[in-house]
Amino acid sequence: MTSSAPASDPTLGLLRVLRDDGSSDPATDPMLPQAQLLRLYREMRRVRVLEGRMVALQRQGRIGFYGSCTGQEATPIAVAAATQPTDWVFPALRESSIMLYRGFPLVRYLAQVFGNSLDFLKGRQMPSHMSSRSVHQVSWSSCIGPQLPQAVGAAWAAKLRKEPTVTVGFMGDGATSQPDFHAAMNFAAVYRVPCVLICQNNHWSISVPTARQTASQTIAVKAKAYGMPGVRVDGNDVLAVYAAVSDAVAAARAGKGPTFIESVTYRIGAHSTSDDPTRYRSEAEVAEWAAKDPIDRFRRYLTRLGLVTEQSDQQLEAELNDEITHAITEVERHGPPARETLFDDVYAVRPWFLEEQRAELLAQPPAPAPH
Ligand SMILES: Cc1ncc(C[n+]2csc(CCOP(=O)(O)OP(=O)(O)O)c2C)c(N)n1
Repeated sequence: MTSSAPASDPTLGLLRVLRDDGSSDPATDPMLPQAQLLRLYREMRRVRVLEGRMVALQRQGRIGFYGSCTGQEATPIAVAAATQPTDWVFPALRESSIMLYRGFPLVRYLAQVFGNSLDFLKGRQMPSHMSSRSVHQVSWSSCIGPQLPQAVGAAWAAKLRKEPTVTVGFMGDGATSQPDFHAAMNFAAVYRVPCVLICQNNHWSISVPTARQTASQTIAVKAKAYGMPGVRVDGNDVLAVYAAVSDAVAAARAGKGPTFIESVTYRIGAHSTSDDPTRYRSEAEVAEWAAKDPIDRFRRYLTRLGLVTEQSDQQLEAELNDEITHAITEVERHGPPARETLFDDVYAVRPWFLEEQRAELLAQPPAPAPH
């Protein structure tokens, strides 16, 4: 990430807005209003604080699992800002925060992690697999890749129905080795669907580095083979991601078909709470990327504009911690989903044999509460 000027081939260059000294490149700056800049900053900070707390809760045994996006906050938050709330999002593991940006209640969001009775998904999904129709975000399936043909299929449906909806499908760099990636890219381009496919290249697929994933010069360049535009963007630069995604969304909505975006970033934390990255990557590599932290870079820019001060920043952190503490306290007041909810949502009309099993279950005394 040395040059701020996009190369003439957007799949090989690196689109940047924020410069290392905290200024912006006037040639690429989307010139967002101050209120929106501050919103982007707040939302990125909220994700960072929230996920730090979640990892701590997992270590304390209060939740079972968490997959954080530390170091990658710029992409989901920029996408949330650059799309309409009615555009459908098909996330991978690290983009659930788009739901929060779109107004999904924090308490319900955290309830999914606890899988308790406040969880709209009734505790049936693994933690960090949030979704809600109310904010147009589907769940990812944990298998790597299937959300991509789903995103393309939903975009095709929107096109056939002449709806103005755009869909956004996310993947990690590892997902580009999956057959579903190729099926999605090919179909999207052939049918010119209103879809934006975004690869967060965070350099690792658990312990497999990107160099072992692809022999292509970049990930973005793959777009060319399928016949669609590709853009390689600095994924630690929230304004650059915003600019690239806004253009792609506008093109999709105008009937110009899909775009493939590679967002170059780094996973600072572990793959998930089940992972120990010290076993496969060096501290020096992590330190090098920590120096390019997307929140620090954006803060330098906002400080230069006079929109953030040390004092306002401390106040923001305190506010976010308070908001999250209140939400965790509220969620932890609730127990597991009622056991009979097991039988809900399976059939439109519950068949006799499930009625029988449900009655049998309810005739038993409830299981003792876990310690
Ligand atoms: C089909 C399939 N193969 C393997 C796995 C195991 N697995 C879970 S996450 C992951 C790595 C995903 O890497 P990437 O797509 O780069 O996304 P990242 O986690 O880095 O964001 C793998 C291999 C899986 N869940 N599904």
